Amino acid sequence: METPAHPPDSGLVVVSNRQPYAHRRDGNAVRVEVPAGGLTSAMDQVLRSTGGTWVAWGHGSADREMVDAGGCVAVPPDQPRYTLKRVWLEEDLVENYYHGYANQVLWPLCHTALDRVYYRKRFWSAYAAANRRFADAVLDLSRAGAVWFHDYHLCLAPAMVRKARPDLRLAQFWHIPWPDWSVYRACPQAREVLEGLLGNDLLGFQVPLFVHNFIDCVRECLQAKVDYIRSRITFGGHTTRLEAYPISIDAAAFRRMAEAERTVKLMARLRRRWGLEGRQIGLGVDRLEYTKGLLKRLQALDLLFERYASLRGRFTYIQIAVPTRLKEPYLSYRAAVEALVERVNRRHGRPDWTPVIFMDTKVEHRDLVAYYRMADVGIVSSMYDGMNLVAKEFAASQVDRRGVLVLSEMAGAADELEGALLVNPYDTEGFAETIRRALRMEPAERRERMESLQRQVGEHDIHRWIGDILTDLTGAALPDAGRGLPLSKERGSLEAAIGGRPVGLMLDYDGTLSPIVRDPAQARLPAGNRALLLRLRERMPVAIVSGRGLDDLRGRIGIDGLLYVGNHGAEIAEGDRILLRQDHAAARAAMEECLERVREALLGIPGVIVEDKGGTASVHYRMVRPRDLEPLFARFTHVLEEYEEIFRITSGKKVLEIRPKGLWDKGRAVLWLARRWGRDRVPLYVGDDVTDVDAFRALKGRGISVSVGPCPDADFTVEGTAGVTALLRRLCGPAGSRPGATP
Ligand code: ADQ
Repeated sequence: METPAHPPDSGLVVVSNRQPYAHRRDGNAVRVEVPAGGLTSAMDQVLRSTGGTWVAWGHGSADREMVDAGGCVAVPPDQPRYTLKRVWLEEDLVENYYHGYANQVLWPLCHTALDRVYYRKRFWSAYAAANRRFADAVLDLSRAGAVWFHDYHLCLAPAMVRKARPDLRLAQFWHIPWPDWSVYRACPQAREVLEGLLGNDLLGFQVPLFVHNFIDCVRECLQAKVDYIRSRITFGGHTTRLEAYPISIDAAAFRRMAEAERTVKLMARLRRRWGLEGRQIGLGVDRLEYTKGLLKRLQALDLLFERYASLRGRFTYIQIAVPTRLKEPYLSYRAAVEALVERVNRRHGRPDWTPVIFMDTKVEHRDLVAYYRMADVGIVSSMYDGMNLVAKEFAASQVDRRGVLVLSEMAGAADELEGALLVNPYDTEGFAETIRRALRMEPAERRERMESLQRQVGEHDIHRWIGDILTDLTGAALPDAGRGLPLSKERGSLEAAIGGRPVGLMLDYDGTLSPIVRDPAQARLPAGNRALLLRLRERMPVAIVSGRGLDDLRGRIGIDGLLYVGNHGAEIAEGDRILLRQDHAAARAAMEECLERVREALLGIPGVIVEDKGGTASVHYRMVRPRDLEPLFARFTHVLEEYEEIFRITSGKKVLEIRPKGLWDKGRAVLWLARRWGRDRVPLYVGDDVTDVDAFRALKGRGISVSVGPCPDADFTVEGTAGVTALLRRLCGPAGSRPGATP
């Protein structure tokens, strides 16, 4: 097959320290090496399908021989689909940037292993220099559009790229945990690292806890505008959106490999080779890395065999550990693991049986699935872990559904994977007992738990993860590149959009007609806006659309002849006459009970306001201290988890909304109003909040949307409630103009 010199380029750029393919000299030949690890294979799949460029450090001994003058080579070597652009780093730069700052400062810091943090000044200067090289390599690319950085090696590159090319869309995924502030403040460059990362438009973490931790650190360290509920940080005039995207695996590929005939044969061979016939099998698969908790796992196994002598000879644990970062402290860690394996085997082993089989070797995935499939217990004992893909690989490969997953609650995967037996790896007693429980579990329970795990891993696989991030990345440049046009600058264009047609006006209340105040009970309609509404009412149909309850809303505005839409669209009235009220009686009892529990859970958090609006409810936290937000979210979520069948949670400006499932949102209400007003009238919606986005989206192609403050879903933008007043004045037309006339 002919190899295209320049694979098709989508403009997507992936940047990571590690490259997907390395070329190594082997005598006269050049070998292609594909490094182990979840990140590289996942991203390789992305670029194979989209085309584009991968920028990475060229560390292979034959890497320079294989590239063109620009450092580029087409990959995969056997079927080129995208370009790999290699960055060259001298040995001492690698030593100080990679082995130094990345692996001896950021890695242990983010895994809260503070006593392992070792810092030298030269680490930081090398880290900055290496990041500069990666940034320059991106800036060299003529076709770059969206850039996706990976991980903790590249904290500074995003801000460097943004400075030179503010037009590019930048995202970064942080594969490891983000620690809380009490740990992060130990970072000698706490501020610089955060500033570098805030060069991104989108910053992804594995789980919401890491998003919260990151926001906390920014709040403590930088003068930045922080929005917890929308997960946005504005720093230096640029806004970064933060999201949790739990990474996953190609579940179908693992299942297929596990089902293959060769796997069945390999399982039989392995059983014979290791004397596993008639014995239960435990399995661990890890990089030989201190954060994976191998010592804690071996201690738990030691205790298990000590306490339950009946397991001796009946249960064998296999540890597959691929050596990683062959330097200190890894060499000492490896020695400690090997010594402990030896001790357990000496204490409990017998001539015909070895309790722990230890393999310090890389096993290809197509062989690894045989171990995953035949294991009765898969053990993941991370001290702290971003996600842990082994847990997911084990579940996907368990095609007979006999195995039980024992999973550290410190791994991001524990947030997601329901069906695993969770352990605290520091609690050796509890850990040992959990392994025993797994070994004794009845087949029906094993099957049920494994089915649940497989469902989750199957539904949330790597393709979905990639799709989610790419979708958000391409729409990530939110506020400063906003498509909404400031009305003040584009005066003509609103009139052009209306095009002389009669208008039906819909206005949100809080933050649109009435300025946001700390206590929502104090939100008043300004006299100027009241006068304008009275005039507009004569010229066009006007609806006030709000999340507030209907009575509350009518009481605050008190103008006859307007339409009132309350509870986000669940109730619509014309004056006193109810036009539509969705039946929420069934959910009402549950709502009362739920709110009582929410109030109880939030006791002791000063400033929180729980508002019962009848059909829906709101929890306002505008007056809550930032440091109380995390417990607030945690307790709120804890209560609402039990009601997830009945209620759905949406968030607005410093407010969490509890809404019965199936109730209308503002989008549905707006479409209902538009239909009522007829095709000839152009619906015009003005709103400021996340819940208004439903209305903006509903009106796409059918009407006109105006956002108070930037929002990519709206057609136009106005500044603050003053901007709304100006807009209402324009809609009234010149003073004394004829009622009913088009503005
Ligand atoms: P890692 O710390 O590398 O990644 P992990 O998620 O456990 O951790 O992935 C390890 C990968 O290496 C798996 O695909 C596994 O199959 C493979 N592997 C492990 N031992 C092996 C062996 N002996 N032979 C062959 N392959 C082996 C970082 C974060 C994680 C996060 C990933 C992805 O630390 O928390 O899940 O990135 O974001």
